[in-house]
Amino acid sequence: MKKQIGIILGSDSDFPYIEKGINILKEFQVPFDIEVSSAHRTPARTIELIRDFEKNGVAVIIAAAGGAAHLPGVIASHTLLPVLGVPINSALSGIDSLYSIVQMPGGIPVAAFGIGNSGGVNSILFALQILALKDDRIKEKLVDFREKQVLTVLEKSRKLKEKIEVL
Ligand code: RP5
Repeated sequence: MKKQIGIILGSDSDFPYIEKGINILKEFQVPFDIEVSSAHRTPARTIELIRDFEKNGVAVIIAAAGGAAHLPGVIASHTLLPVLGVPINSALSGIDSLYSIVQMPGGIPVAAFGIGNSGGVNSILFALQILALKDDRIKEKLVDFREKQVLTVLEKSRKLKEKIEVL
C-alpha cells in the first residue's frame, strides 16, 4: 500500500513524544511508515530509507531527534520532499535539539516544530494539512478534529468552574 507519511525517529526513546500523533494518523486511517534510524549511528541506512519512502509514494517526511539533532537536516539534504523536524527533549531540555533543527543554513529548508509532545502532535497535524491540499477526505477529518477540540476546551472550562464553584 502507498504510504503517505514517512516518519524517522533518531531512537526508539523518541517514540513517546510522537505517540499521540501516531494515534491521530491511525484514527484518520492515513497509511504511514515509521522507522528508527540515526543520522550519526546509521547514516547509510537513513539515506536508504529516504529512497524507499520516495519509491513508496511518501509525500511528507517527519524526522524526530534529540541532542545534536542533525537527522531532519541530513534527510532534507537528500530529498526534495518536505521535511518536518521535531526536536526531542534532551539533557539540555531539548534546546540543543531545537537549535540543531531550526538553524539550518540557507539552501536546505527544514520545518521546525516545538520541543517534545506538542511538536510531535503538530508535525503530524501539519503533515495531514499538506496532504489535505489534495485530499478532501483528510480535509473533512481535520475539520472534525478542530470541532472536537473546541468541545473539549468548552468541557474543560465547565469542569473547572464546577470544581472551584464559580456561580
Ligand atoms: C538522538 O539521541 C535520538 O534522537 C535521541 O533523542 C537521543 C538519545 O538516543 P538514545 O541514546 O536514547 O538511543 O540521536
